Amino acid sequence: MACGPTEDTIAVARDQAETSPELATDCPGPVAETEGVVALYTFDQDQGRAQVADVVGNHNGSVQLGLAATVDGPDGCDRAFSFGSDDQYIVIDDSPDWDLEVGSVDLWLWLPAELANNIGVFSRDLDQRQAPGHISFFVDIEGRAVLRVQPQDDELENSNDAVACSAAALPLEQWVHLGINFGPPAVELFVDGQLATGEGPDAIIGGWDCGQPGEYGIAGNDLPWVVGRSTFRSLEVLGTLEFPASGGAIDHLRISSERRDFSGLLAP
Ligand SMILES: [Ca+2]
Ligand SMILES: [Ca+2]
Repeated sequence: MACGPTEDTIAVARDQAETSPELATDCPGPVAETEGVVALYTFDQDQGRAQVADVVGNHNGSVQLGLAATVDGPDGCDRAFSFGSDDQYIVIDDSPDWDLEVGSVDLWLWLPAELANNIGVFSRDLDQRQAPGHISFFVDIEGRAVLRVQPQDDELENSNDAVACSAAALPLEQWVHLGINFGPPAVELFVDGQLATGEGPDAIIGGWDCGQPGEYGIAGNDLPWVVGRSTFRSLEVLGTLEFPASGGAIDHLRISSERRDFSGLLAP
């Protein structure tokens, strides 16, 4: 008897690999665009699974602290990933595909009625900048979205990081669309189709301010993504995982190799 997959299972795997991704969706916004998509997590088929599926690039993510739990996403977006009562989070391994000098990340986010702490939406980061392209995206305890992208720099101070923030707190208990562009000409954050123009201190940590300009991409490091935690103060890869996204949910997480026009997007 031969061990391993039978001919049938090999054939099935091959068929699945060759099937073009089913991106047809009523999920509103530029999420329907397929050009330049490196990874897309719809979470529609992930309930009860140990992995969340990248329906475009097969960069599946490993669910931590339990199995994937899904909830209703925005209208038209089917299911969404719940960070759950157990604070589940997702780890997506490093890949050469993440070496993006220019690109975008966009997603739908649901915040709970109260924020007990800052929330780590996603992070590909360490507590230094000896490699370029660290990126972390938070919601601070005041409810403001905070995006930071870092250049390669051995200095300890963060005054040359790119930091984009929402000027106001994000709405709670409703879906909000967040669009991030990185690389030249500028790191940008859009909240429900509006360019975020927050200035001054945020609640994450001292040492950087909202509104610091920069045009950094995310190429040049070998870090995994973490969704639902922050690794920005971790001394080693996945060593320190902060800011659980307790009570929140995420949908249609998409990583692209091109910048996108998120302006004018209306929430469902
Ligand atoms: Ca979905
Ligand atoms: Ca860093």
